[in-house]
Amino acid sequence: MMNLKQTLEQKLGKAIADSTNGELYAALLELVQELAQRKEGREGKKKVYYISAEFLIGKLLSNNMINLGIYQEVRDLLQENGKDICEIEEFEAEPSLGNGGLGRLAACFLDSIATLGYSGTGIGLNYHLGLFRQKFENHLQKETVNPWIQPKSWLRKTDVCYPVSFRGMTLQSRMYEILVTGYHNRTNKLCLFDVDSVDEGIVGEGIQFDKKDIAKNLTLFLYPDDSDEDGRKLRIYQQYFMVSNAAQLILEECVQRGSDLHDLADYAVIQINDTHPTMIIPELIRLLTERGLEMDEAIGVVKKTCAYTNHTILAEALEKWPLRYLQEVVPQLVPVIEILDDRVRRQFADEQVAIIGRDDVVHMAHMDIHYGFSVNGVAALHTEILKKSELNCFYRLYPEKFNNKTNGITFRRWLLHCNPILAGQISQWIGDGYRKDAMELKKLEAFAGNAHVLRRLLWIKKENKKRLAAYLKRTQGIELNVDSIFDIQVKRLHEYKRQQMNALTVIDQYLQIKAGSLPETPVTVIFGAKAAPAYTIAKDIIHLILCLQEIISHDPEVSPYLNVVMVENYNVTLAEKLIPACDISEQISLASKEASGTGNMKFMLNGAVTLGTEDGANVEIHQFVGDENIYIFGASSDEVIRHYEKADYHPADYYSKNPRLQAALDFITGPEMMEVGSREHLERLSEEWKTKDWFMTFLDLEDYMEAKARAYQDYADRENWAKKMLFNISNAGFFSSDRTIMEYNRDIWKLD
Ligand code: 26Q
Repeated sequence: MMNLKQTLEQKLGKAIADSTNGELYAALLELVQELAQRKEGREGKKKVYYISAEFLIGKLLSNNMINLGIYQEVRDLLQENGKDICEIEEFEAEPSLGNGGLGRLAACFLDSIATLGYSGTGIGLNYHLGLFRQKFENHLQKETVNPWIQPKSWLRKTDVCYPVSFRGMTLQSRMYEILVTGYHNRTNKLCLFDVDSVDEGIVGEGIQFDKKDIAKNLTLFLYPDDSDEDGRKLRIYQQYFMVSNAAQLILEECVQRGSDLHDLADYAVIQINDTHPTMIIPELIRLLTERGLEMDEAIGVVKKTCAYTNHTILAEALEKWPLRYLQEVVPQLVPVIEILDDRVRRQFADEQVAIIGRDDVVHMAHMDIHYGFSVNGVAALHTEILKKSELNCFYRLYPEKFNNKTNGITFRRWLLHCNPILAGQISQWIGDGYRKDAMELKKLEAFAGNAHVLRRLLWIKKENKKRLAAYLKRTQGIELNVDSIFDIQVKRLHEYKRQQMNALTVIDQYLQIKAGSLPETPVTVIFGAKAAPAYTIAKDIIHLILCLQEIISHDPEVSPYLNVVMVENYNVTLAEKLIPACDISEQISLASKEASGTGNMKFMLNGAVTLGTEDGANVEIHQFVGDENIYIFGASSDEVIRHYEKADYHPADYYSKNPRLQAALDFITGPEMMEVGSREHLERLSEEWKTKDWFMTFLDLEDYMEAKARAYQDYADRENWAKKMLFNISNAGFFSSDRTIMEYNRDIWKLD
């Protein structure tokens, strides 16, 4: 092993003690890059290419050091020299290359692919400004730029460049690489494509920019606002740029490894992460025919190479592009797509499964299903719903293509890194084996009757609450009562996730306290969520929560018992601080709507107890921990689906019958709120709720309030609560992304 101190001081050109945190960050980054590079694995014959418009990788320094096995040594060395690793970490900017679950999943998968020693590469885009940064002003969300590329960063510029042609314009790409370290194993790569001509200078007020200047804006932002036509076309530019580069890279690499292109499927398997990279199918077919394959052959090869993952059952999120847009942006793909559609139409006389629909829109998912060999959902319930209803007409055509791969999370980031106290303690109890084989966590169950172990779990939770409180105080000026229950809902803001149901319950609790009914234990309800810039109602919900925070924090009658906090700019870095401190994990989507959820798994692993509906992976969490260790409420997915079919859900029915609901709803447009908030936003929200409530909040509200009250009550019996924590941790092993990736490999990729 190297002499760490010597190596570092050589890079620094001075003693560690005399260096600034910034200098130490730069030196550590360089060191980690060198060590990671030495572990670049040899390529097997077959390789998986995970193509995704998003990779929400989070900060990399600590994680890479953990994976390389040098974290503790570095931490101790720094400490001996009066330096704190946590302060050094803060020099790193978080790359915000994803929106939420789908992008974070891709990042967890890259970690597991390398950890399991598989040969695999991620392919995506190098968005210079990533997803917007969220600011709160006048209790409203404002979007600003979020630059993350620093002079010293993990990005390595390469000289790999490909031409990518659009109508009337060819751009030259450039590939950047980020090394992906596996835990005590090989290093893989994440390849991010970019164009040299992108110009951050074109950004004006907030996140405004000229959507038509493609050479300057192509990789500027992640998913620019697609509420107008220019925004939607820019998405197509981005998607085609990503897949054209991917296709060129894959073909080049496979030829280098010995493929003659007819046998491409023996060299490559392409996992298509939702429909965003779907154009790789016609693009590969186009390139293969250009290189001499017959159309039939090319289609046959691509069919054996591509596999599709579906992440949503929300109809509005399934991508459909007007053929006219594709004609205007990537005319070279249109004849190929027409041939693919023609073949489908000749084989199946069913309009529902066509690729080009009657109104000349291209159904991207349909292309994936017909021209890929595998279709997978991301949790057991989700896959069943795809088969039974959403994609039933495809399931009947190709039952053999459908399979489930329940999501997972990397325990390196979501336990070892984010909760070192718990991770260390678990090692003392059951050894280190769980770090490689997560199912070993089950051994913890033997301690369910051990009062010392249970007390220790409570102590660790409290430590993590203090750590979070100190962090939020320092970075956002937020004060937390560490003796309160931390009831946390953090995830993208979407009506189906029902943050509004949680907020409405907060109002009810507020009114109860005002009426003299005090809770046994004080509660802090914590929210974190970004809303899409053009999603009006989502922004109204943020406004509601921020107004409640203001009212309650200034109410001396209520704030000793109840507080609401919305953290600004929720991201991976904040998640890593919030999750270990959580008591109650809110997973309250309308049943059938959340494909899987992965936050639910992170909370469970860190000893939070889930308050949730039977939706997504909550169903599987429930099966693992049993009724005693989870709070399940609400209508089942079957009931919900029936309500939609019969169109028989009417929010007004509930409003008129339930006085507590009525009081809470009236409060939203009442005088206290109007004093701090905006009438326009609050009235629109209340109106939407009373007349539409598309995600059936009122259907589950009573049941939710009852389940939450029960959880708050049970919390007071500390030893019994600690037992629930223990059962959640010990049953989390299944949700390791190592298990998920082994299943992808066993059933889909079949790497050698
Ligand atoms: C599509 C068209 C136009 C503009 C944007 C989009 C778009 C962008 C991002 C559609 C979907 C996304 C992201 C979806 C997502 O994050 N889905 C989540 O995926 C997780 C991983 O499988 C699941 O756990 C979550 O349940 C699912 O919501």
